[in-house]
Amino acid sequence: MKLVNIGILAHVDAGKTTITEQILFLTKSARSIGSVDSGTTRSDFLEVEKKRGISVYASLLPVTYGDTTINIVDTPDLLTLFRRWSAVCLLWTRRCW
Ligand SMILES: Nc1nc2c(ncn2[C@@H]2O[C@H](COP(=O)(O)OP(=O)(O)OP(=O)(O)O)[C@@H](O)[C@H]2O)c(=O)[nH]1
Ligand SMILES: [Mg+2]
Repeated sequence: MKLVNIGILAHVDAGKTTITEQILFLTKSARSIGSVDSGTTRSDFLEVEKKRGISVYASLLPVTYGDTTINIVDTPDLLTLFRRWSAVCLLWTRRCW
């Protein structure tokens, strides 16, 4: 069995969560396509995410396609991701770029 890790990264509201739902459906890992606008996606399951229609945290969604397991990581917008990475980096190393 093969393992592939895919991170979906783009700016805010680019459609990352929407395309993640399409991948889940097309690989038959989900029976229906969730919608950001109706708060029914697998990625945005927190109340704040459903209410605001934005991803706050990264979500890991494993799908199986043939003999390949694909780990999809649906990320929040790049600025949030960068801010969070900078905070973690600062805490761990006490310095960052
Ligand atoms: N017209 C159109 N709207 C889209 C498309 N993809 C996503 N949207 C809409 O764009 C908005 C944002 O979509 P998301 O999938 O939440 O985008 P995102 O990149 O995950 O957003 P964040 O996680 O908040 O950064 C929603 O209202 C979607 O319905 C598309 O291909 N066409
Ligand atoms: Mg999103």
